[in-house]
Amino acid sequence: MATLFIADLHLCVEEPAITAGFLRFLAREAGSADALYILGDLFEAWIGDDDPNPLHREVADTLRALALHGLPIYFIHGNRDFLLGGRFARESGMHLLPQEQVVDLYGRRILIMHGDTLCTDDIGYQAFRARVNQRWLQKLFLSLPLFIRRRIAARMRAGSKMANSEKTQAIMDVNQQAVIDAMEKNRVQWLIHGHTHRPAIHRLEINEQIYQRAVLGAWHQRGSMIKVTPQDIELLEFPF
Ligand code: LP5
Ligand code: MN
Repeated sequence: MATLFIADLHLCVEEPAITAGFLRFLAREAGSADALYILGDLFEAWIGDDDPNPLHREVADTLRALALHGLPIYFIHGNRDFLLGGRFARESGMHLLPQEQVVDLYGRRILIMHGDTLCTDDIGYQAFRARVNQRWLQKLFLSLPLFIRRRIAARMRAGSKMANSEKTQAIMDVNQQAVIDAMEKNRVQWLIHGHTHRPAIHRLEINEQIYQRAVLGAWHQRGSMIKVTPQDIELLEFPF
């Protein structure tokens, strides 16, 4: 019995080794799991479900085959693929979840999310997020021809890289108070998220309460997953 969590794969045609590692992970690990949760940034940049990128077809077909075999697959949006919509979710057999969700696994309540909302010290990012989260702007963006959407996304990625190079590591990490607030609000002692690319399991003790936060790693050179079993919550790395 095991439930698997992954995030931050940033799949794209330019990085075929990561895609191959993901497909291998699905075949070897996910097939026998109780459920798979993808906590955002599965793709490098999502510009609409109508993007005819063949990588998306391959991923959708593989996920769908697993879903048809009985594996429940859940998806929470990341800051790169927040536009992933109902059409692609249907095509890949994934259930879309809200940005924060509490799951009950083997008697343990666990809060799950992408993790970007916890980075409240990153004022520039939070302003950017608020802007691109506006429904009307997203609709407008999605109505543009694909080549223009591609160009805007590339511009945003370049802008993001430049902005990040000027930010400190501390600013781009989670804010400790935001973590506690989210866990208290949801009455959980466990939180699983990605986004920061700093894989670790943190243990915090506040007012005799234990809070544990498991952070997924990004799939750069190897895969990263969190495995929840009735006994344990483990952070695991594995080669592609
Ligand atoms: O993604 P990552 O790890 O590099 O950095 C993130 C934050 N950056 C982002 C931006 C995304 O990378 C862009 C994704 C494009 C998605 C597809 C297009 C959809 C368009 C929809 C329009 C409605 O999320 C980064 C954080 C970092 O995580 C750590 O938390 O710091 O935040 C920023 O870099 C934000 C900057 O501070 C300010 C924004 C710069 C963007 C410039 C935009 C220029 C656009 C011009 C378009 C005409
Ligand atoms: Mn992210």
